[in-house]
Amino acid sequence: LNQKGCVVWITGLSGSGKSTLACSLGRELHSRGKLSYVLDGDNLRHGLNKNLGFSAEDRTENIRRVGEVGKLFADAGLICIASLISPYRKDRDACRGMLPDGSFIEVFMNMPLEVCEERDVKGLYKLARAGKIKGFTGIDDPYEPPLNCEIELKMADGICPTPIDMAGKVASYLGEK
Ligand code: GGZ
Repeated sequence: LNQKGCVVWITGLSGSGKSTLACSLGRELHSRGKLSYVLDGDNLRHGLNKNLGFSAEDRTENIRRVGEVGKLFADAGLICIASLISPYRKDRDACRGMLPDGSFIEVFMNMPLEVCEERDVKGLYKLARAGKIKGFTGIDDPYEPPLNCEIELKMADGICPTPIDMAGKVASYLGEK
């Protein structure tokens, strides 16, 4: 295997495009001959993390478990792509602390709340605004943006970068390291 394991940790609001980027990045890495595996928060909540909800404690446990699994993947030599809202800085920092220096690459999907809410793919923002979902990230639960992430992805001139562009940027970063 001509690669070193690591964890690419994608953080951002619901609807910011984390899962789409994760999937695109997996494909881009595959085309570059690199082995990766995606751990997606929403998917894991149907299996490994099915006993967890969205309280602060449960989110912390959710992130911790995925951090530990990511570490196992990285130990095995894979590029683990984790995409979770992971709203609390201390939880993301704890995952970073599980890995050797340079092996945790934090990618911040810095999309404005208005854009995510406008997309509202699953209608969850609407429900949160109506008070039918309590503790929704960005509405009535906090999102703490990274202070020192490796990669920040954001809009330019009011336009969102395409998943392919974003995946290319992350893959090139990994290639250089
Ligand atoms: C945030 C919620 C909530 C609340 C349900 N807050 O965009 P989605 O729908 O498909 O993905 C979101 C997913 C978030 O799971 P994570 O494991 O990434 O969250 S965390 O890192 O905070 O533990 C969203 C849906 O679950 N969802 N209720 N209250 N997102």
